[in-house]
Amino acid sequence: KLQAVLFDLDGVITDTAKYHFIAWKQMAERIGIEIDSEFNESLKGIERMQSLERILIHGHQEQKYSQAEKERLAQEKNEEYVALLANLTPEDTYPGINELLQELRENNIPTVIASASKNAPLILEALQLKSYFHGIVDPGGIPGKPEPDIFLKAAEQVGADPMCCIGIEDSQAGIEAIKAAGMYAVGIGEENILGPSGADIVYPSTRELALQRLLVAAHL
Ligand code: B16
Ligand code: MG
Repeated sequence: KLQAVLFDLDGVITDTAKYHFIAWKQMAERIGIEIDSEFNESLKGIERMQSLERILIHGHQEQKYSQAEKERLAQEKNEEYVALLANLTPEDTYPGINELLQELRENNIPTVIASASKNAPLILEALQLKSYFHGIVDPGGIPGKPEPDIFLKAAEQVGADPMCCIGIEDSQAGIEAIKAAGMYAVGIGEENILGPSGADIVYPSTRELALQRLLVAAHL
């Protein structure tokens, strides 16, 4: 029986994945590194400093900066990103998400945010969705995706057995994390990107998310 639904945030609840991309792209351009949307797939779900490391390796600049300079670069990206978040309103919640959250609430199924983002509380506040969630995992101090820790913590917060949880993700790293946690993985995006990472089912959009459909797919 389904015990909890664990939601990724960026790219599942709302389209903030696009703002991450814009902010990283601008920061990277300032230091002479080009990033395209294909490379960006490898950044999705990845924690801030790790994302920066990947960008520096991509641009063959991994030896160029001191730790302090890297922190400065990551901070600049975050300032840019947070500025873009100022535009967020409840209308930016992806289609189908409100309905699914409503259904889960009516059926007393706990929901937790399993995001790598330190900005998660700010975003949920802007979308006015905070009250729908039983918890938000603090990603600080635990291994990031694709390690299973964020999803395991999410299940633990509501006392759910990982085998009876569904995780919803838009990133390759996130799908891997859900599977490593022993959960049923729902991908939002392209089958040819998320399928190879281990998604049990992939929907092209959050519009397809409905409780009954998830229960049947996951055999829960
Ligand atoms: P922040 P998710 C992830 O969120 C994003 O996909 C990833 O692009 C970002 O670098 C990471 O959060 C950290 O975010 O810089 O805001 O702490 O997809 O796990 O909800
Ligand atoms: Mg995501």
